[in-house]
This record gives sequence, C-alpha cells and structure tokens, in this order.
Amino acid sequence: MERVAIFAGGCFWGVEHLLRQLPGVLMVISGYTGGYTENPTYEEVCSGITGHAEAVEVTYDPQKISYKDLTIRFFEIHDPEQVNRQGPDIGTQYRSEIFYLNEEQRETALALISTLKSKGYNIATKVTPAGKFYPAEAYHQKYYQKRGGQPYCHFYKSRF
Ligand code: MHO
Repeated sequence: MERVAIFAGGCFWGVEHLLRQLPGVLMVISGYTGGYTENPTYEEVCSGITGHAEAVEVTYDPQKISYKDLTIRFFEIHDPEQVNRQGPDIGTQYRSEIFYLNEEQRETALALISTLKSKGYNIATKVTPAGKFYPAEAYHQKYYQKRGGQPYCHFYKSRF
C-alpha cells in the first residue's frame, strides 16, 4: 500500500529532484502548503503573503523505504539549520518544515530532530500537522528533468 509524506526544504525543484532518485519513492509532486489561502499561484507564494511553503508530496512504497529513511534523506538534501531560507532563496516560502499526516510520522520527525540536536545541529525545521497540499503549476514539475542541469540550492550531506 502506498503512503504519502510532505516536506518543505526550500525551492521545490531541488527537493523534488533529489527525493525522486530514492528507491521506493514512487512519485513526487511539487506544490504549496502551510499557508492561509486556497489554490495559491507561484507568484502569490513568492510574494510571501499567503504563508505557504514550497513543498513536495512524496508517494512511497513503505515496503521499500520507511518514513524514517525518507525523512533522514530529506534532512540530508537540504540544510535544516537555515531559517526561512535555503541557499540563495530567501523568504518564509523556503522554510524547513515537515508536515506530518499521522502520529507515527510526527514522532519519527521529532525523534530525528532530537538526534540531530544531540549532534550539535541547530535545527530550524518545524513539525506541523499537514493541511491541504496544492500541486504547483505544470512547469514546476520535474523541473530539472525537463530543463537538464542539477540543483544549485540543494546538495547531499551526511548528517546522521
Ligand atoms: N532560485 C530560484 C527559485 C525558484 S523556486 C521554484 C529562482 O529564483 O528562480 O522558488
């Protein structure tokens, strides 16, 4: 049975690209969540006034990858110490946030954050109940796959 996870870690082009490469990940959709308005557009989210974060909705096969391992990868492909920013992208829409869909996801996310804190990381990642996820405009989906090139805001770094 497929499961879903939602993460925000800066520009969704890079998060989407890097999470899609993981075995067990079936689908990744770039979108917006965590704000106050319905059906936000990219321009609105960029303005910062809607409160949404750029986020990805990951569909995965829990027999091939656990939520924990997926979340570990999320922490290792963005910098969870940056506040309302990811590399060159600045603004609340680029915040680090985990939107959990059930209690087990919440506990897993919090446990990983305390592990990272015990290693000395000053974690900015928020852990919030998931609300509605709005898929982004078509040209934002599979952005690097369509354009070529590699993410310039996101890099893998081992943190666990
Ligand atoms: N650095 C990128 C961010 C794009 S992203 C989808 C840009 O300025 O275009 O927010």
